[in-house]
Amino acid sequence: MELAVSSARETETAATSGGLSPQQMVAIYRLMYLSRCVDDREILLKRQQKVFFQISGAGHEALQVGAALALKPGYDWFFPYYRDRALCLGLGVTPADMFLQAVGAATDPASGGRQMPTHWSSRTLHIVSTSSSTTTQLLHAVGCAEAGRYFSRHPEAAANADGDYRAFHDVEFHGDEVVFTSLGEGSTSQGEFWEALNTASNQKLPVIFCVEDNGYAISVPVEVNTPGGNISKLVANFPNFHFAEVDGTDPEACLRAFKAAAAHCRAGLGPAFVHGHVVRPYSHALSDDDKLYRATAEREADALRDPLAKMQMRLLREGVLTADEINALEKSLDLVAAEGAERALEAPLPTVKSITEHIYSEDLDPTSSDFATEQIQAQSEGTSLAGGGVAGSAKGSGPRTMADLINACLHDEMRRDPRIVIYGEDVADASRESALEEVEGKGGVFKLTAGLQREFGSERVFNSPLAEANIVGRAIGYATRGMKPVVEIQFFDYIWPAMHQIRNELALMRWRSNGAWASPTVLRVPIGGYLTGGAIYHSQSGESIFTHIPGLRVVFPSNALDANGLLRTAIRCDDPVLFLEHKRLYRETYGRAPYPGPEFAIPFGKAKIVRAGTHITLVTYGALVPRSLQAAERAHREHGIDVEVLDLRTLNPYDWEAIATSVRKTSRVIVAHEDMLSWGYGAEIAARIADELFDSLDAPVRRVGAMDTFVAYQPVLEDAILPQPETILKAIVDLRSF
Ligand SMILES: Cc1ncc(C[n+]2csc(CCOP(=O)(O)OP(=O)(O)O)c2C)c(N)n1
Ligand SMILES: [Mg+2]
Repeated sequence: MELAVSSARETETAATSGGLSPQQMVAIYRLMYLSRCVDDREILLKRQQKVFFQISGAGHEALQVGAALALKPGYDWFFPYYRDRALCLGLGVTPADMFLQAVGAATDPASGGRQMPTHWSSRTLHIVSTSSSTTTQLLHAVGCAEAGRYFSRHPEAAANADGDYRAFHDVEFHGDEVVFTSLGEGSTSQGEFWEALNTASNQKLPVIFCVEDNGYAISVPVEVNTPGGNISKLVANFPNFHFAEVDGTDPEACLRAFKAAAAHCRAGLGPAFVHGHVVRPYSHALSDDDKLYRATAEREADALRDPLAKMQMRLLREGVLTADEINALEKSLDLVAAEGAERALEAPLPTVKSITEHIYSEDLDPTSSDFATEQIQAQSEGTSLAGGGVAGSAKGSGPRTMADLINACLHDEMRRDPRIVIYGEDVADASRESALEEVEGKGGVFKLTAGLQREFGSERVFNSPLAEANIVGRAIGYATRGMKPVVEIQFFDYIWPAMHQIRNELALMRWRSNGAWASPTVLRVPIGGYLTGGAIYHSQSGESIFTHIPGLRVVFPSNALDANGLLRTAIRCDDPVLFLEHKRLYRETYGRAPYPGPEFAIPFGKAKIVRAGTHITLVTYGALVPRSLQAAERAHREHGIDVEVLDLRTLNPYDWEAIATSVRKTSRVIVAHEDMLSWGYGAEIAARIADELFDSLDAPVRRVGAMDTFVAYQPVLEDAILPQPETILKAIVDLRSF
């Protein structure tokens, strides 16, 4: 099999410009046939219930072989989709590997039995793990191309460094590599398709977008998804693109199209769009029957365009192979597939013990004492902040706000680590650089990124389009290449367009690829209410929605020093981190602190006792820390109740030991948060306390949270909706007398 692929590639490399040599034709047919016969064998296994899912690449083979032969595995980068069997065979994935995935073997190199078949992944070939979600991979491809360009302009950034995520992410780049990504025509309806084209076009990125147009998205015909029925017509006005629309059943036309596309990209002229018209002879998947929704005449017309049959006819017609030679070739390939399937059926299955492997990095533990540098606070005070903007004002020993110390941390870390890029909506000082000579700069709607573009330049700090999925999706692509994107979602209230990328991609990359790929990225997100007028769409909480995502770290500091130290850990760690910054706390008097120096870090999962007490434990975080402290002081003053207030600081992981130790001491506990009470973060903590600390409790576990509604604009309503110090005080007094 190895031979089949390499001979196809070698003959391709030696190709002359016009037409295909007989050798090339055979090599192409070999790959196309192999793809089809692996599909057929897998279908057989599915019918025998030996594999559990099947979706085929039938009808798409010619287009994909064209792409495979025009590009370089292990040099270029690939973000394919589930139909790309022939592409992956052409790149060097073996039929044996494919069957290992189909049976869900422990030795499945793409996912170790975690993903369905045809969810490709190979580090050596540069095939990045993709999900079942249609279109998400396009933004990863864009970020990957941006990272490649960045390294070619800043080769020094490729150097490894100990002590942070870089120790585990080697960088490869060449300067002219191309990023390939593909999707079906139905998937072009997703917003992320347009978001990806937007950035690739604007930045002239070397990405080849390949639309494999089989005319259907399951049962939905192309005209329902694409106004006018032809995606090429709709995208034709994007600047900087090379466009090609081809008969995707003709391998020669496809190869030519991809060669031209790759040449355009390698020359730095911009992205390419290859639209191939293919057929789908096997229905959508084995669970689908297209006779239910396609007319017979239409299916018969498609069958006449089957690329495999057409190529076979051509070999015969042009006298390249005789019928006997074709038979012999096909038989040998059938044998390759049969042997691959046979071996896969004997392969070891994954162990149940392995399930929890690779949810988080096993190399770099952000809870480790390596990140416990609180003691060196203030040692190097004021030594590193040469930048302007807010960072400039964070110099010196006076108390600084949370906004100041987050900005200071960003300055410090960007200086230390050239792989960091920062982008988001309005985060740059000014996109039009010439304006910087006369204006102060924007630097974020809350000014948290002020001065960063001015100090580090527009290649490292820049504005994104107004598109949240674009921000997170590209970050995943950047991280694929070993970079560290530290991106901003302007308001938590608008994180939802990125939710698909966060849950199905960012947090899953490591687990679904069985540890082969990872997305160590920081998402900084201003959150929360108490703003007086923030209303529904600038006051939301919702952290428990994200702590419910395995693979994602969630951090929620309550004061300037914690924000600085936890952000540093977030940036250096090797997992994706959602870093929640409470808007109300940005500039409060509460929790200000002197600048602690450029090495100050706080490990994740370590709560802080912000007020010691003996009668009641109050577990809280974020904006409820100062409110809980107020309530605790009044409880002491007015009722003689001594409350211990525990600031969790990080929500995933969280410090169960600290909670348990305190509850064992006080026997009474309240969990208080700003988010809505029902199904909130407190529900999990309360349930675990009831479960594991039942014997230590003298009273029921109490919770304090917002009313189960959104935050209204009118302050009278806002005050009633969100928990106030009085709400907490009442819970304390009630619980003490229980
Ligand atoms: C975001 C998302 N929505 C829905 C689905 C379910 N689904 C899987 S494939 C498919 C149709 C895709 O059609 P098209 O993009 O034309 O690709 P094709 O399968 O025809 O190659 C749908 C709706 C999905 N996987 N992801
Ligand atoms: Mg389709």
